[in-house]
Amino acid sequence: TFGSAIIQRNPLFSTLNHDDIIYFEKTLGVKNVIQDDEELETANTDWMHKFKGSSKLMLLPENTDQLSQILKHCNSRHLAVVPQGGNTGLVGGSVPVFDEVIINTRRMNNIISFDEVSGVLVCEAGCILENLITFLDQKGFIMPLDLGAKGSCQIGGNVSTNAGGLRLVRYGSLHGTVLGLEAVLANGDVIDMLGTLRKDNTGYDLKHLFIGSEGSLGIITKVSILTPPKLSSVNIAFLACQDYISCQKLLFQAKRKLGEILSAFEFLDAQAMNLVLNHLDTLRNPLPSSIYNFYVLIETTGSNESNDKEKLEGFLVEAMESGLVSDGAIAQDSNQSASFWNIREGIPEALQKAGAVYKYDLSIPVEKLYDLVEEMRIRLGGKANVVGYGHLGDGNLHLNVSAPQYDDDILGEIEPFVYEWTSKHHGSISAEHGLGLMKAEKIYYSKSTGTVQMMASIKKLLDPKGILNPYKVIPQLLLST
Ligand code: FAD
Ligand code: 2HG
Ligand code: ZN
Repeated sequence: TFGSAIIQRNPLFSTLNHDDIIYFEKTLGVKNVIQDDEELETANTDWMHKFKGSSKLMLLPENTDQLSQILKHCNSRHLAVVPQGGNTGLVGGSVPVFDEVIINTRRMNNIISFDEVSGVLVCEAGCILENLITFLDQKGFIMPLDLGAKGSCQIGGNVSTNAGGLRLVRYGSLHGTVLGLEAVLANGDVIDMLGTLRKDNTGYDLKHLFIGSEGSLGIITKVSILTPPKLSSVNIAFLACQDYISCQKLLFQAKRKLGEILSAFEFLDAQAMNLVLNHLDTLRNPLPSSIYNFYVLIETTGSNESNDKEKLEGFLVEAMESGLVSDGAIAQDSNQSASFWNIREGIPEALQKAGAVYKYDLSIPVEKLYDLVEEMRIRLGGKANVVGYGHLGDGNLHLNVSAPQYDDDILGEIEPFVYEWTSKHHGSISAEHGLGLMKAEKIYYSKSTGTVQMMASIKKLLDPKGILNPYKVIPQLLLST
C-alpha cells in the first residue's frame, strides 16, 4: 500500500504455467528465461528498495522479433508484463506490483548506425546511456541527455520516462531530440517509426505517445536520436549563495549573460550538501571556508576557449560584486570538474544511504519553488530531514524527505499537502521521473479529467487487455470500466 491506495491484483490476468515456460524457452533459449531466485529478487526490487514485486519470471529477448513473439504469447494468454531497462526508475514503474512477467531489454544493446554528418544515432533500446556517451565521445559528439544513473539506465528506459537530466536546459527534452523509434505493441505488432529526419510532418507524430508513457503503451525496441557535436570548451563553476532569491537572480542573469553557452544550471541546499559529505566518503566540499545556504553548479559549453572562459569569469565577477554569489570556484581541470559534478549527481545515492526517503519530483514556477521546501520543514518540525535540490534552470525541484525509517505519520504530513501545494501553484507532480505506481492515482493534481480520459482511451486502443505495465500511470478505475 502507498498512502491510501490499496491495489488488488487484476483477476483477469492468468498465472504462468509449464507450457508458457516451454514456449519462452523455445523462443529465447533456456538461459534467457530467468527463474533463478537471486536474479529475480534484484529484478523485483526497485533502486530505492521501496517497491517490490513477486514475479517468478524474467525474459531477456535479444531482438525485436523475439520480443514480438513473447509479447504476442503473453497477450493471448492474458499474462501481464513489466518492461524493464536499467531499473533505475524512481516511481516504482520498473518493477512488478504482483507477479507480472519482467521483460528486460538489456540484451538488445547494439548500436545500429551513426551518421557523422547529421549526428543521428540509431541504436537498440537496451544500450546503456554511458556506453552511448563513450561511443559518441570517440566520434566527437555527445548525448543530448546526461544523468546520474548513466552507468545503469538504458536509452529505452530514458525515452520511456522522457528523462530530463542535467543538460535539458541546453538541448531540450527527448520529445525534441528523439527523431524516431520502433516499438512493439501488446499484441506483438511491430510499429516502425524509426525515422531519422529532423522534419517530417506527414500526419500524426505517434512516436511522441511512446516518449514518456513508461511502458504502458508498448515496448520501445529501437531509438533514433539527434546528438550534438562535442564542443571544445567546457567550464564548470561551483558557487555559493546565501539565500534562494540570489539563486533565482543568478539564473536570470546566467540566461542573459551566458546565453548560448549555458549548458547546466543546478542547485542544492545546505541540507543536500551535508548529506553528500556525510554519506559519500570520497567527496569534499569545493567551498569549505564557510557554511552557505545554497550551492549552484553552472556549466558552460562552447567552441571558443578564451572567449568562453572570459565570459564566465566576467559573469562571476559581476555576480560576486553585486552580492548574488558569496563564494565560488571554477574547475581547473577535468578531475576538478568531475568532483563538482559528483557532488550534485551523488545526492540521490547519499539520500539512499541515509535511510528511508520520500521523493517528490516537481515542476514549480522558479520564484515559488523553494517556498515548498521551507513550508515542508515547518510542517515536519524535527521529524525528518527536508532536502531541496534539482534542475533550477528548468524549474524542477527535487524535494526529498529523509528519515531513519518509513513512517506513516511522516507520510501523512507530506501527502496530500505536497500535491495540493504543487497543483495550487500550477506546477506538475512529476517533472521528469514519471508517474509509475507511486503517482498513477495522483494524476488529477496535474491533468484535467478529459485529458486523463483520453489517455485511458489510447491505452485501451493500443493495449485492450491491459497487460502492459498494469497498475501504473493511469488510475485503475478508468481501465477497469
Ligand atoms: P527503468 O527504471 O528500467 O524503467 C523506467 C520506466 O520505463 C518503467 O515504467 C519501465 O516499465 C519503462 N521502460 C523501461 N524500458 C522500456 C522500454 N524499452 N520500452 C518501454 N518501457 C520501458 N531521471 C531524470 O529524468 N533525470 C535525472 O536527472 C535522473 N537522475 C537519476 C539519478 C539516479 C542516481 C537514479 C537512480 C535515477 C535517476 N533518474 C533521473 C530516474 C530514471 O527515470 C532514469 O534513471 C532513467 O530514465 C530510467 O531508465 P532505466 O533504463 O533505468 O528504466
Ligand atoms: C537527479 O536529478 C535525479 O538527481 C534524482 O532526478 C532526483 O532523487 C531524486 O529526487
Ligand atoms: Zn533530476
